[in-house]
Amino acid sequence: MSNVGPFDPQDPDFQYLAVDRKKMLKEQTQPFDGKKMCWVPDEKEGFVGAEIQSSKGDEITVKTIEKQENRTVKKDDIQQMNPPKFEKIEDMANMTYLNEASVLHNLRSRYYLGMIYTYSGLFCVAINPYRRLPIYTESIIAKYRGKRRMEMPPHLFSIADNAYQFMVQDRENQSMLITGESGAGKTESTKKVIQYFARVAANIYRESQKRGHDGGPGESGAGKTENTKKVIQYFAHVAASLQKKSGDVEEKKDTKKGNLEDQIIQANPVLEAFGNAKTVRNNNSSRFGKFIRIHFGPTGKIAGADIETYLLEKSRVTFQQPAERDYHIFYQLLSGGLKDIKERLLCECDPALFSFINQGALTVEGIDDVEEMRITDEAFDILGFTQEEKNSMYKCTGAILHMGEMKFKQRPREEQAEADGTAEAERVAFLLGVNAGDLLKALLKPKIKVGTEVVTQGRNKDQVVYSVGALAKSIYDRMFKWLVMRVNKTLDTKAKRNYYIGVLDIAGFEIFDFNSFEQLCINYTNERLQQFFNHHMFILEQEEYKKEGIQWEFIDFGMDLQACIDLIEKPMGILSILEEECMFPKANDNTFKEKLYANHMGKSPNFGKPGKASKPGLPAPHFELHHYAGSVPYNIGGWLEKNKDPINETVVELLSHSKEHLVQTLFASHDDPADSGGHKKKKKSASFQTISALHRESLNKLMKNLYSTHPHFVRCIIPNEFKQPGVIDAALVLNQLQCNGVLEGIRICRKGFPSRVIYSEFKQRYSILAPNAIPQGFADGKVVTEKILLALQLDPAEYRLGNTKVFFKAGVLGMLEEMRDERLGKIISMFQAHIRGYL
Ligand code: AD9
Ligand code: MG
Repeated sequence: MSNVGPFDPQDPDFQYLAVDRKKMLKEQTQPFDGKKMCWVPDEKEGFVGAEIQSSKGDEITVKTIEKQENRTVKKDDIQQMNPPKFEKIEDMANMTYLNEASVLHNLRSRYYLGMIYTYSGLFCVAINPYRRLPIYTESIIAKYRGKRRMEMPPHLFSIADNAYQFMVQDRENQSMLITGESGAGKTESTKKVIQYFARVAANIYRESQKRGHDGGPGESGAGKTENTKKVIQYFAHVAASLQKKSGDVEEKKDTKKGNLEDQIIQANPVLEAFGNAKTVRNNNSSRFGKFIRIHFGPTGKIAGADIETYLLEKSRVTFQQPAERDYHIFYQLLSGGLKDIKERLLCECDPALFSFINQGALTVEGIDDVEEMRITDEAFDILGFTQEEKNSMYKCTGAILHMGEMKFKQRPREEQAEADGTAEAERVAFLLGVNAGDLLKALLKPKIKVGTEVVTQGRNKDQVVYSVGALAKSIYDRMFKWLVMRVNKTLDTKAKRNYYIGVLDIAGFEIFDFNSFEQLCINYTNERLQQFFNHHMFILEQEEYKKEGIQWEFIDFGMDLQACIDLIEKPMGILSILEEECMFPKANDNTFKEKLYANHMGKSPNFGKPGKASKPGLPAPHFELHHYAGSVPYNIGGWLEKNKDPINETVVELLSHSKEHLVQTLFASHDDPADSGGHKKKKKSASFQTISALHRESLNKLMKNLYSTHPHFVRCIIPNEFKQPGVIDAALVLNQLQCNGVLEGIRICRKGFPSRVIYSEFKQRYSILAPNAIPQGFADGKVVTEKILLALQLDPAEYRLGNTKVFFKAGVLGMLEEMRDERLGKIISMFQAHIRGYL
């Protein structure tokens, strides 16, 4: 890689982004014997470098480089090592040997130097640094602006900026898919990306003026492309159109409400207050997925945004593991940071007093709930929420706290529960805007429809306690959805929208010791997303091969995942069977399991019998799914209940007539003809749809959106489980590379011809391998390349000759490099002998 480029490697801004080339040069010229050097598996380090000593049948004896230990390993367990010139390479797709040991080594050695971003073909891999690195400054933003990916060291900003450039040039929607495990850094990355867009779009006017006479980036070497010209034209156009009406470049601000860019950024604190919580893995874990679309107008300025959310973890509202917390907002409100909050919520400001939220931790290291409350409240203001709207949300949240304190009792030998004191019910009812007596009655003796008649039904204590919990969760979930809808209303400016960039922040593949319905939903989502990636890669490969005139039949890599996806989503698939069982009054976990087995055991290759529970004390799994990322044992206990998510309809009816406007809205029935003036078509009420059906619907919508975009893939990686900077847990990282598709991407790569060299370069570098085969005088690069390859008697299956480049199977280029080194070595020793003879 050359030093000449649009960035100065000596610039201190790049200290954590690009390698120090002087140091690298030393490393890259270390002696290296490609035939002997390899990676061998190591329990602690994942893989360690070693030198082959001898081989006997399938076994190989090696000496490890660092510890100089002798080890015997199986031939198949050895992975080839890349020559030193690939050390700390920025795009791992360019490595000669694409294998997991080399990927781990490269990521690890970059990470130790603070370089958290590395490309792997279409992926940008980001490893959580767990420390604040000075790589997101204004100055760095400015340096990445308008540059092509290849021209700059790997950075999230490069991906973001490229998405923006592609949008403008190709007039196409873009998406950035950010996935990873909990704590891997998805949300931090999402925030950085959105801040980048807000900054870039706001600066566009200034920039366009500056660049009006500028050459633009990429003058040296690679040559300016059509695209760069288009960007310049575009900036000139923006400048012209903005000059005409420069009066309205800056939006008018009222006192509290922010401008659009601020509002987009401030949507995050409110979503995080209501949707994030402390978990064991992450002190600020998002318990929902989101897709934020930023719409741009005809001049490239931000024209609006919208947010779609997925699968908020409702169970957390009433239940937390030790060391975890409920949603931040509860503790923020009880921090006393807001004026009169005690009076408004009718309670003491102490989270320890509330059983819904005091089961785990009450405070979080590094989070100041008073300060966070101020930030949330201010963000609401910037987003244009009225005082009344804010109050209503706080009151609903308070009502949930009090619901956890409602007590019930049941006399011996009686089936009917009754209230054990009404003070809490009165507080709940007051905050929810309903009558306390009505609320208790609805909870204790709900009405149900039997045929055409409405009758009251008795409830025992357990049932009432359960329905209070379900109600609390439902209120919270509806409030969260309303919040998103309300934020969207603010972000919808009605300005003209041309194209969007969508940023997806969603949990990656999950394989836990115990996997339930939630894991199936998220793993199903990830199967679809991986299929999308594979398909996209297939399309790009096809295009490149077609452009180069190469004959090669690819099978759509996306199809690799189809069987598993079908097994989950098709009629008579797992979700369909589950949904069918949910409609069946007599169904239970057992009947569900029997149906699953009857339809899939021994019939679907991706469906299997599970082993035992992975840890003693955990319930045994019921079936196993073979996902692309690995086999996952699932336990189906409680799925029917979880999926039906039943709620006391009598309480719903009561709340739909609440005096509180927000509560009324949250529970307004969609199929009430009076609601729609009797004209609109009856819409299926959300309460009749199962969680899985709703999720599938929103996932289909997301996928449809994504398929209409040019995607960019970011894969976040958690380096260790202790939130420690600079520490790599090799097994943990390797597992993620497997689950997040980076290794899958490499597998696909290897199906084709991943190494590509343009003819002139090939001719220059490898002519030495077959000097006699080269024609005298001028010869075209392609002709020379073909002659060299023929002279070397390389298997024609190992390469293809394209219009401008030669394509190789993985590993071939490494072999040629070794031959070249050998040849050079010989020439040098001949030369040295000659000199000696001469002397
Ligand atoms: V979860 O699925 O929502 O539980 P995320 O979103 O993947 O998870 P998050 O972005 O919240 O993880 O990152 C976890 C923590 O890692 C953050 O709170 C930061 O303390 C830390 N982090 C992540 N990325 C960066 C970064 N680029 N720079 C500094 C970071 N710290
Ligand atoms: Mg997150």
